[in-house]
Amino acid sequence: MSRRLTAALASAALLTLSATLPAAAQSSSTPTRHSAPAPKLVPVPVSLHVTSGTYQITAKTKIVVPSGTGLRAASYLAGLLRRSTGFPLPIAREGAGIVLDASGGVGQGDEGYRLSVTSDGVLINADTGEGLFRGVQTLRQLLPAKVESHAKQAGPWKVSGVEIEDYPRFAYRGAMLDVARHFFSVKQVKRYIDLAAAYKVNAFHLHLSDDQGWRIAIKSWPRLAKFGGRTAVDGDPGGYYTQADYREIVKYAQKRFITVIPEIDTPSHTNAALASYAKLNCDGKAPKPYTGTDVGFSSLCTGKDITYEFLDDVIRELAKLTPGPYIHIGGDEAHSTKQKDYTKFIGKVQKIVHKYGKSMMGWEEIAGAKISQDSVAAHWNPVTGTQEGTELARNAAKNGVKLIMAPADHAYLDMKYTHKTPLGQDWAAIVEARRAYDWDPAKLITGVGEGDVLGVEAPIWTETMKTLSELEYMAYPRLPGIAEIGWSPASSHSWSGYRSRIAAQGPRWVAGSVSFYRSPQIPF
Ligand code: TNX
Repeated sequence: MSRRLTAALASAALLTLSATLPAAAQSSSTPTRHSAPAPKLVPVPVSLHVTSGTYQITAKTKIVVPSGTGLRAASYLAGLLRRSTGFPLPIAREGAGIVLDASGGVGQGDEGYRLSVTSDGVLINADTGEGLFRGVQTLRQLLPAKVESHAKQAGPWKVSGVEIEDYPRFAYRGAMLDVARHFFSVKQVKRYIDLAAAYKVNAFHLHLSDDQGWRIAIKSWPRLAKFGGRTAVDGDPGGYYTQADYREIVKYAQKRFITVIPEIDTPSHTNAALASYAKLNCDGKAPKPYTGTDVGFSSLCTGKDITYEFLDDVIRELAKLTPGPYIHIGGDEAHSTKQKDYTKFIGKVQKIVHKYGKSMMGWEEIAGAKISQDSVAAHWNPVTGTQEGTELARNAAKNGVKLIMAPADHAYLDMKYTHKTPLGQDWAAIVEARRAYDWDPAKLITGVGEGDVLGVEAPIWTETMKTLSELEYMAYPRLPGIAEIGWSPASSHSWSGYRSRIAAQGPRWVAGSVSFYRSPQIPF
């Protein structure tokens, strides 16, 4: 098991304890040390005190990083602030200004940080560069909304006094993007990642293959991308990432302390692969490419050796491109694979994932097979629907397998907001902003508690979405709600508090040209 994964799990356990500490200022009614209103932050921090004094960023302000560890966070902050303020904001080793100090002493895990603003400056303390980066995202929301603008704006750039201590409830806060049903370019993917980073999302799961398209070049099986990548839903144009493109995405995410998790969906959702190579089919005949939206009709030939040679090659190449600890093997909706074949198949694939030094992630159906405790299962079946969904998750927990909570009836960003939403689907539920936010990952399923949950994920399936602005419309405001559930203490959960804080994000999205949905449930 990778050291990073062990650390993630250990910090999940640690944070479970810390999350019972009282949370401050989740709503503006919380008493503060000063009478000024509390800044409206998403996710709400563990503790927040308003203090006197105001700091102003000017043309002379420096970003100070006493050690190299802070450089990634500093250059991100400089990039953001230079764009809207037009100030030079040099990064210096010493002096006053905006100080990003990773020399430690915070003791709240890799992502924990302390942030204080006085009239003399801004100080962010953390134990790691990652902690500083999360703190920078908070600082961003303390600045006027126009800081999100991509063009130079007039100041003043004031930050009012505050003392914040913060760390996440769960180690994993993910966003998933389906680039298989419709393809999205590297540039569009980067923008999706960047918007999510503002809400302290730390995992980006790319759904790279499905019946309708294969989106990553695999050198040992070139037809997967060249032929299998041509199609998309409704006959729309396909596309695929070269390995260089993919590395660029990984690097971009790394700069934001976001781990990319590649998914190759198996054994079902594989028509694009089966159409690319006849020899992968049990009858040796390649099916036609598929551009509809049915699920569960395709299956790899689980009894053939070539299937595992194929997966060995794909997983080897993917593992090489993946600095993170996980390879996602799908495993969902294998309606055309017999249960006993499915169980055997998952066991074999897990072995391949281990062979290349990674841990297996999969949809919750994988918990129906014998899987080891370093594997992670994602709960997605709506609790209101089939028994099967909750049983699989409970089973995973019983066997010591950690869960990611992504229940379709709360966390799926492709569910319609209302019956009238022009995009999306409604098979799991109609998911308005409140429904996306108002649930607790550790209370959803009997037998799945805080310690069983690695974190949360908000998937966006793209059968009905083709453009970046359509993605943004479905993801905002719901994605920040899921991110807050994953980050903020359970004791801070309050729809009325959240509602007013998320409303304050509206002007930020306007400034950053995010095509969000103006939910009538939120006073935008
Ligand atoms: C179910 S949930 C799927 C996807 C679809 C999605 C549409 C899951 C693991 N599989 O294949 O795109 O519903 O909402």
